[in-house]
Amino acid sequence: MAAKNEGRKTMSLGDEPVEVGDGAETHQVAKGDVAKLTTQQGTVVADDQNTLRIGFRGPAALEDFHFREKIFHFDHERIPERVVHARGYGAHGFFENYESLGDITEADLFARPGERTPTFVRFSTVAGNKGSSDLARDVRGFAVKFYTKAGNWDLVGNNIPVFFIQDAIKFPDLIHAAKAEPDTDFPQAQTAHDNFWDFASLMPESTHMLLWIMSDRAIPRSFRFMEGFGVHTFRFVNTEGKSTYVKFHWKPKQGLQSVMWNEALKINGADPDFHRRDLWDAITSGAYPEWELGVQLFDDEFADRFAFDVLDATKLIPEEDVPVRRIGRLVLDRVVDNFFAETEQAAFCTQNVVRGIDFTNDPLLQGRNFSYLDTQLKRLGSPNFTFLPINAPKCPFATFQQDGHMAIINPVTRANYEPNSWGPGVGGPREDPADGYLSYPEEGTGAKRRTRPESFADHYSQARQFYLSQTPVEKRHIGDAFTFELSKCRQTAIRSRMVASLRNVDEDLAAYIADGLGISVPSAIPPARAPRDDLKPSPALSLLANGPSDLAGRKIGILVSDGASSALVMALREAASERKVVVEIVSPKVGAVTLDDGSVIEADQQVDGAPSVLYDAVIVAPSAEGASDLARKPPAKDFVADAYAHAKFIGYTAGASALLESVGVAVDADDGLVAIAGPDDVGRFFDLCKPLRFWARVDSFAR
Ligand code: HDE
Repeated sequence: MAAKNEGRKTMSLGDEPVEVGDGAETHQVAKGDVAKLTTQQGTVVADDQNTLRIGFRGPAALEDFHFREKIFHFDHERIPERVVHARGYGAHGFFENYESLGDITEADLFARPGERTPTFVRFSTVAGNKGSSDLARDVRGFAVKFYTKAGNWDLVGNNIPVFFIQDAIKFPDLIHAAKAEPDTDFPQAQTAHDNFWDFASLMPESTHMLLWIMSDRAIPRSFRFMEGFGVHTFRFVNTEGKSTYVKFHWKPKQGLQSVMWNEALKINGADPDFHRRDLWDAITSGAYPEWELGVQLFDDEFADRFAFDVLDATKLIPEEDVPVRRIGRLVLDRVVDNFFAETEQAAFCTQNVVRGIDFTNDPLLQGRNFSYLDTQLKRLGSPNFTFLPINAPKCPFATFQQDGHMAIINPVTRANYEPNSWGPGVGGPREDPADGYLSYPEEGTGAKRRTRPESFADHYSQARQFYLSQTPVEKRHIGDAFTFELSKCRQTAIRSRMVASLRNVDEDLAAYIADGLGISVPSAIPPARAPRDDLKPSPALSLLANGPSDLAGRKIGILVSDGASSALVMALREAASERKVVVEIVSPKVGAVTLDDGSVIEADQQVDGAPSVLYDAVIVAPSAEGASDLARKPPAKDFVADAYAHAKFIGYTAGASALLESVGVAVDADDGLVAIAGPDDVGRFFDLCKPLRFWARVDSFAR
């Protein structure tokens, strides 16, 4: 009996073929093959258009197994969406190590320079439902699954380095308050409502995070231009058992960039899938987005002298205090084959760590380690979700767990328990004290109680430091965002309470918001601990100070009409392709446009469907006659007016003046308006618009 299974591997879903039980072998038709349509049982289907009926107009027959199977499966297509981070988009790639970190961590993926580890990344918003729009003002999830040779490591982070709360027990309250209100079930995907600000204004510990989500970080230009953060302090542990604290950072090679709030509102209408489309287009066109993985490493000595508790997830460690060491790069180079199978079924779990990486006592992280596994069972319906290809390790794995719904990969060993006396192979896997996961042996003592340590009590100092680290434009955007969101609260007491709290951050900010809301500045809420005013501004916290420096992968919209200059359009296309910039021709009609030399080109977009918010910069290049005609059309006028209001660079030809004048844009208003007399000016335009926004313009819009 024992001999039957001798020498067989237990189970594995890695790249290397391994033997598994016969039940796992399938003959599904491969991608690209021409297949006959069959039922799930493999019977070829002859007619997929008509149900089986009695007579031409008669009732349907119950025996129509193809119909019943098809509808039955359809009825069960949905799984519960994620309770938070429901809307997301994923892609595959790899992580490549720059150097060996062997002296700091035993983690196998960091052991060898140049080694590549396959990864899957899912970006997301937090509050909105699965079908909500991409440009909601919200935190973005940045979850990375590393399929290392020593097991899966999930770094489930956000694009903001701090969080709203200090203790996981408040997470359901936070999310209930942020999501739609319980009676109306609106608003969708926004915090601009009473319940969120009621909760936020009663939770001083949220203040630092509030500053971040009211900043432009919460409306990124796309996933490609966001930073990512592991948020918590983790541990690296080396072969000697020495622990080093680590905070993880993702730095986009594309630079940081966000959109303006008015632009976000319009993008949501014009293209609710703007972020996912951007990622898909970038990867499928070969412009693979890249991030560098950075680590802030520090020891107990630093932790003890740092002004805040390193276990408090509402605090960050300024990069100026502990520099970010870049240790490798993440490249996303493959879109999914199937959204549901990969992105929707991806199950990230903070407790997925590998030897050499360990947790700290951050109370938020400890709570997450329970929540993520639990939530996957609810969503994916079976403890066997770990066998789904997107979740399974790519290294050998062997457990004694068995059975359950959808048991896809099954043990074929004789023993399903341990200890057992069956011999090698037959008796199944064995524990390995030498190579197995080792928890860092941190000492722990103390009375059992529900308390918050005194070291978590300062809620305002870093909020102020963040605010003071912003450029004037960014500061104004923060003030405007608070004003907008609070203006949507119908309870005026909530507005005042929030402003009263913000007085502890910055008096000018509080006064600016009070003025915008038309209220007098309320008395400050006395803070639990007086905020510090000696923290130096940290330039790393500003988006604009870390903006993009290159146009590659950007999109420029060229508005033309019949009679537009053919030489110019050709020169623009050529210059764009040299710089890896995508150009789209926008015209009154999406079909043919006849240029001044009689040549006919196809437009990419009709102006009604392609507002300038979809582009990083625009060129207005119709013929003079075309411009007069467009000057009567609201979508064309909006195209120019929005590009101007959103501080974009606008290239224009002499013929365009009627259209520009129709929306009150004077061609010499500022240096962000660039005259393009002919093909020779094209290069100059591309060079000028590298910073992508002409921020000086927005000063004239300030209140
Ligand atoms: Fe999450 N979070 N979270 N979170 N989180 C989930 O897990 C939770 C927190 C983050 O693309 C859920 O699979 C608790 C911080 C991302 O699939 C759930 C607490 C950070 C994603 C959950 C937090 C995150 C999630 C819902 C407070 C940044 C999406 C669905 C202690 C460091 C992952 C799911 C993906 C998803 C719980 C706080 C990031 C319910 C209890 C802090 C990126 O398990």
